[in-house]
Amino acid sequence: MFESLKATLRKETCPFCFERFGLKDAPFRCKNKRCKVQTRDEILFKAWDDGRPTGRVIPPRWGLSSGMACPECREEARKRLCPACHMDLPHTVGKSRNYIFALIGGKDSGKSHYLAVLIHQIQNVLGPDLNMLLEPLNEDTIKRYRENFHDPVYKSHIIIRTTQSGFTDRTVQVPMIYSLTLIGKSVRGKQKIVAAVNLVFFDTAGEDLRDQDLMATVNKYIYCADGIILLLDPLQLPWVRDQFSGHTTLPASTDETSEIVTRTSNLIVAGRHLKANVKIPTPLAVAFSKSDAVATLIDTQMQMNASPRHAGGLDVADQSAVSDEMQSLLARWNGGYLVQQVSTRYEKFSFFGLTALGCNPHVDGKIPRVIPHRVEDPFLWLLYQQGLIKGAKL
Ligand SMILES: Nc1nc2c(ncn2[C@@H]2O[C@H](COP(=O)(O)OP(=O)(O)OP(=O)(O)O)[C@@H](O)[C@H]2O)c(=O)[nH]1
Ligand SMILES: [Mg+2]
Ligand SMILES: [Zn+2]
Ligand SMILES: [Zn+2]
Repeated sequence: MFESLKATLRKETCPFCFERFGLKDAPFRCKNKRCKVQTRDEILFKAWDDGRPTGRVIPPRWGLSSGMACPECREEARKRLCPACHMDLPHTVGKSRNYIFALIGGKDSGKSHYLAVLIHQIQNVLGPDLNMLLEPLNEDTIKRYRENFHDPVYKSHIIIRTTQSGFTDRTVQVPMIYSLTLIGKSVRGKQKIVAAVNLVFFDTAGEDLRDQDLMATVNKYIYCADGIILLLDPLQLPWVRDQFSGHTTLPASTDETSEIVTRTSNLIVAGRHLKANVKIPTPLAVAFSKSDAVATLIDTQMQMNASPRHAGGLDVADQSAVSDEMQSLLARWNGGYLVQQVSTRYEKFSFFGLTALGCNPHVDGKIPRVIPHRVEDPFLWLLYQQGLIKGAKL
């Protein structure tokens, strides 16, 4: 079978190493378990520290691009590899565009728990409500989401361990990749697929955002990102801490968030060769995580305590009301500098308030229950910024 010439000539971006390549240059890997040639792939080893024996790499031949016969076992190899790093490319390569979403924030700001709950909520609540289907695109994503995110929170009910530095553990640098299928109605009222894209999620280790050079080495994806979610633990703000001191166990105090914004901005400006007088075009969602922990400081009448109505899209009016509220809360809580940093440097930004768990885990790490609130808001806002969903019809 010949692939269309257009797809063959188009440039793709590897969702793992971000090198750009033409599909015609992407080799194949024999995946036949009975094939005798199973050796270490030196390119994969060098790029990803993965020295496990794997199937033979078969160079592509111009024109014959949907599969190549393995010279060893004669089976047709269809799995395509990134020419630069030899990672398996998603099977949708050449068909669906990749949207890269980066999740950043200081250590313990709640990134990993947020991701665990976000994926679960999209699949189980938001998907059916908004007619969208989120499916893992490869075995690695299925396994990692289950073992590192889903099972601790939803099965064992214990907190997720601190994310290891991508510098020491290369697997942290490998994103989880999902396909997102958006369904709409045709003129005749029949269901039809309106968009099918790949979503690439990176959960960063807070530790890797503490140094500009380390960030540039292990967090390259940040400047390639199509959207960034920055989590901010309100309990890190000194003013908020003062309100609770003596009443509750507080996480270690840091002043990291503003520094992370500075480093992130610098990385994007350098990586994208932006001029100093140009605002950063990457949409930035700044979200207070763990809103449950500061519930007593938030007026019950506030919009962020209401439930948005994402009927068929983003509840835009609700979003802008919440964003305004969060900015004034930040100003009141002596976090005005962050608002100024974000609004000065970013073209598209919005503020959010959410909780993934809805409660404080016990001191022994047990999570008593999971009652998320508004975890989907930043995600939907990013999809909206990319034109993938519309505003809700209210
Ligand atoms: N109250 C409350 N606590 C939370 C919530 N989410 C996470 N936490 C707490 O915050 C701690 C840190 O959360 P993580 O998700 O591991 O933070 P992280 O940003 O991934 O941290 P690093 O991996 O070190 O960068 C958890 O162990 C929980 O105790 C939440 O929604 N509410
Ligand atoms: Mg983490
Ligand atoms: Zn690659
Ligand atoms: Zn073979």
